[in-house]
Amino acid sequence: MESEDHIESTFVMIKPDGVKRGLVGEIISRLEEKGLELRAMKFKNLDIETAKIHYAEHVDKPFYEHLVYYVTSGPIIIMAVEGFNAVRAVRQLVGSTNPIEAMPGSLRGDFCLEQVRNLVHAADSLEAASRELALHFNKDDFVSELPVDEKIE
Ligand code: FUP
Repeated sequence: MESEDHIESTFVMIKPDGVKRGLVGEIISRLEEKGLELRAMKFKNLDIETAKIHYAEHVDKPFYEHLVYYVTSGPIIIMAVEGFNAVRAVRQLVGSTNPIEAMPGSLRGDFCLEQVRNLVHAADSLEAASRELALHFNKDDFVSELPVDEKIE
C-alpha cells in the first residue's frame, strides 16, 4: 500500500514495443516534465529468469507465458524514478493496463492499443516498487541525490 504524501522511489520499465517504436525519449520526457527524477537507468535485454520473477504474481494466468516471451523479445529500458508520491504519480502517467480504457493524456492512452504490448510497466505499490528495484538494480547503480552543480568545486 502507498503511504500518503512523501518522497518515494518507484520502478519503471519501457517495454520492447516502446523501445522499438522510438518512444523512449517521449516516455522519459513525460516523467521528467512531471517533476520526477531519474536515479538509475539501464538499457538491456531482460533474461527469461528475471522476467519470470518480475511477473511471478501472474504465473497462473493464461497470458503469463506470452507476457514473459514478449518482455524478453527485445531491448528494454529500466529506471528508478524518484519524487513526491512517485508510485501513484507514475501509475497516473502510465494509465490503465488495458490501453482502450487508459485515459487520453496517459502514455498508454496516447500511444498504444493492445493489452500485452502496452508500452510501459510501473510498480503498482510501494512494496512492488521495493521488490522490483531490488530485482533489477544493484546498490551502485543508483546516482546520488546531489544536484550536479553542488559536486563541482
Ligand atoms: P500493469 O500493472 O498495469 O502493468 O498490469 P498487470 O500487472 O495487471 O499486468 C501485467 C501485464 O500483463 C500487463 F502489462 C499486460 C499483461 N496482461 C495481459 O496480457 N492480459 C491481461 O488480461 C492482463 C494483463
